[in-house]
Amino acid sequence: MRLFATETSPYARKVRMVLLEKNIPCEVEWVNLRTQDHAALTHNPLGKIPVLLRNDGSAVYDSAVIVQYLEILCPDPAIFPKDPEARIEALRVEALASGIMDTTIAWVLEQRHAADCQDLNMLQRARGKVTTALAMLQEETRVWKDAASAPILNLSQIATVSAVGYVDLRAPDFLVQFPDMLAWMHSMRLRPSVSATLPQ
Ligand SMILES: N[C@@H](CCC(=O)N[C@@H](CS)C(=O)NCC(=O)O)C(=O)O
Repeated sequence: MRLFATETSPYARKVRMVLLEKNIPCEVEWVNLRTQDHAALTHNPLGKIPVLLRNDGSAVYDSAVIVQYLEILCPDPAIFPKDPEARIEALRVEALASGIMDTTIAWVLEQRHAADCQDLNMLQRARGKVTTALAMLQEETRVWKDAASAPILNLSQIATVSAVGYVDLRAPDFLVQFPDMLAWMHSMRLRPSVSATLPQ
């Protein structure tokens, strides 16, 4: 299998962490999203990464679908809870984390416009949504104190590390008001799947 990814994509990081946690061998091909004809476009008409190319040549995307595929491919150890209610809860946290990624990326792109062309309303609303969502994730992290030494991380923890790690890379001042979550993130660096996928 081959994963098309970039080193900074939080969606790709989520998939890379799942591969490492489950010990699934997979080649990673770094793509340059700025080029018109990057490799992932051949497999996903939307041109978005991550894309997982299976050995039979078929492609799986987006990140939430790839993660479900990897769980089917390699169910043990599981990252999804078996209990239906707990599973829905894990998918909700994954959706919240993905929303943080989407909204932070939109904020970053808007910030790149010349100062007099920026939509200040949009920037303010995006910041408000991300910080409200981060406050919810901080509450989740309070019950994950021992995650760094657990036998396997679960989907909620993997999605949280990926989302918060991306905010830390692109908008670190959004995180200043969440010192407990930052401490949790720091403790997670002991985990190989976290340290090996730090965005740079
Ligand atoms: N919902 C998608 C989002 C993927 C996404 O937006 N990836 C970004 C990189 S972080 C991308 O490929 N952007 C290039 C583009 O939109 O053309 C997922 O979860 O995989």
